[in-house]
Amino acid sequence: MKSAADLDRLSVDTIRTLSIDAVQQAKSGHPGTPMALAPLVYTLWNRVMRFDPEDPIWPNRDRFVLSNGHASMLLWSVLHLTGTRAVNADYERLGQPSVSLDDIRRFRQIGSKAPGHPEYHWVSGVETTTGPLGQGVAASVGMAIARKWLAERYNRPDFVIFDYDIYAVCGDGCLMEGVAAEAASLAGHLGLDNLCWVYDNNHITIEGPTSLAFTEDVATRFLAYGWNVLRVGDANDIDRIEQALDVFRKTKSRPSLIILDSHIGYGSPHKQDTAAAHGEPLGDEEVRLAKRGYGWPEEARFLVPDGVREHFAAGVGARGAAARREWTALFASYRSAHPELASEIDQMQRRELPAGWDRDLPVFPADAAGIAGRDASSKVLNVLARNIPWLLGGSADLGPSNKTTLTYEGAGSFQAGTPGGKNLHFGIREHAMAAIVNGLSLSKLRAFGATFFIFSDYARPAIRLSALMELPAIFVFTHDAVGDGEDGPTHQPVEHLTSLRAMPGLVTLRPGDANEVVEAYRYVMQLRHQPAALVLSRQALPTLDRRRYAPAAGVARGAYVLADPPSGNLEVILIASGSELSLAVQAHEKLLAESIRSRVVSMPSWEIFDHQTQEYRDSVLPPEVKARVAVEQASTLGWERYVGSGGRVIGMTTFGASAPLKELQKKFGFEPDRVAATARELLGKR
Ligand SMILES: Cc1ncc(C[n+]2csc(CCOP(=O)(O)OP(=O)(O)O)c2C)c(N)n1
Ligand SMILES: [Mg+2]
Repeated sequence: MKSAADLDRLSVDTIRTLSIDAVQQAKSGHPGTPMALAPLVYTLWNRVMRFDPEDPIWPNRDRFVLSNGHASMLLWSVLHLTGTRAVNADYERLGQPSVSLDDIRRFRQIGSKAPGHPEYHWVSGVETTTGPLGQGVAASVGMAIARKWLAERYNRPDFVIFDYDIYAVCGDGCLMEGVAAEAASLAGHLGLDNLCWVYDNNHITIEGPTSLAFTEDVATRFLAYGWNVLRVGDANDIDRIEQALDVFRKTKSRPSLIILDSHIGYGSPHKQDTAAAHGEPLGDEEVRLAKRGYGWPEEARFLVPDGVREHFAAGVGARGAAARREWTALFASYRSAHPELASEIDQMQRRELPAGWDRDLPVFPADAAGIAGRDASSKVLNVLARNIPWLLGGSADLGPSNKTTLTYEGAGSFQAGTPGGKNLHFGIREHAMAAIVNGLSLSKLRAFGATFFIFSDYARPAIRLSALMELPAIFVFTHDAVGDGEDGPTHQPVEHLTSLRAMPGLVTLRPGDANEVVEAYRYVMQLRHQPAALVLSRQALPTLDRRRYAPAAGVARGAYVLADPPSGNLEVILIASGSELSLAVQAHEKLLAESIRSRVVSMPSWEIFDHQTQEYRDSVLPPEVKARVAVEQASTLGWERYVGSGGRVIGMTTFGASAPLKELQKKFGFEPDRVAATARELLGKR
């Protein structure tokens, strides 16, 4: 019979040796941190977390985020040893393991469920994709906000439906990154006591000791943020780790940071405590020595000793199953007592929309003076947020400019004392905002974050992860182009549309009038597995007369024919998005007056259009019509694919300038006459 202490030790060393062997086999990876943090991950999973390996998407499970994603073998080991089951994209529980021993043998190889870094959507049991340092901890703040919000909305006396905790493990790299600082500051402000970060304080990063570049007092910094800071001086002391986690769970009104002093490459006689243990295989001889040190069979590979799987089954397995059983029974009686709330939870979990989600969406009458994209957005967002209880979000301190504030009665502000509020105040923290939106989306809320389009750059790494994770996150970007006017080139986006369009999976939409804004939101809300960026104008745009021009519903196809000549063959096609749409319409009217047969194509979204059938795309852009002019207040890069080699692009090839909008339009050529002249030129009708 093995003692409990033996089994603890054996389990920890199994995580260590699986990690070592996988990296060695792959000839690539990061062995040192799993060797050091195996006791932490073991303690957290087997002694503390409420997680049922049979159902890794059970809504009230504790969340585990491995923010130092390079230590992914920790996660693959523990998902394997707990026997966590796979779930498919339809949220169905499959019988097979999430990560098999074979996957671990094939660590970092194509098709393996043990890839280089944790990937949500690829491996069941991964709560968020990590690897870009700082993203995991920042997203964990979104998860903690989501949990508070869910508890406030759905818990009732006798019905604690949501009370899970969020644990995130991070290293020096994560804590050096600005995004983590932004997120930690906000978490402290919000008093997120359901959030625990464990900091792997090993004093090592890739280039060597942290004394090279990171000598601040992390504990004092987090105390200043308003966190509770704990220290565990020995990463191998699982009882002390358990105690610290216990203190976290008893701590109210503050998030907790546990500083864990560890030794990277623990047990490797020549590499422990050195950067050499970080990111390369130990080497055969060093592997043998480390295993000898652990009292492990030196030649064994990928060994899971008898009793280890059973030990996890008796720990996290039994605790998680019991917790889920109790919750399921509780939820069944909740369903009887609060059927509407229960069905909201069901819908949310499946990323569905409630019935009537689009009722009362505005229809804007034709109006030459028009309305700004951001103002139309404000009206739409307020209707949607009322219809969809779990739609929430906010801005990075630009609510009054982005017009994203939810102003209806009862919308409320999310603060420590009012966790049911739907207006989030991210502060001037665009990067953390986007990561937090990811965390909210991962928690199945429908979340938006807003800022000026120019500052999408500050959020881009997290937007990229939302695309990679296939999350239906919503990014609202206003002040979309040089229309920003007097603020000048620092505030005028140029290359941003092109760069977002280059991001796989992200839907970018730049609607051309108020009704296109409505249709853009209608499209975005129905996305379940794709993020979207709404790029909206600051200035008023004419609301087109839809009795005269085609309905805005065409937005759902990415591009559509807005206006055609009354008769005859097409001569030229004008393509535009956003604020340039009405410009194209004016040019079109001028050309018609000269009997030039032009068509206007409104193209708010390349990505959506590119996914239409060839037949539809050819009907919008007939291949035989080669004379084409695209006009967009943005980098011209990429428009060739729609205008062809014979076409012209009126766009930006320089930065903007500080001046009133009218003058900028003149300076950069965004005027109907210029568009019409370009069309004439293409047709040889100068
Ligand atoms: C944003 C970002 N920058 C750089 C990297 C490359 N990188 C991966 S791990 C690492 C060092 C991390 O040091 P630490 O967090 O202390 O990890 P440890 O070696 O202690 O596990 C770096 C620079 C990255 N993954 N993400
Ligand atoms: Mg480190």
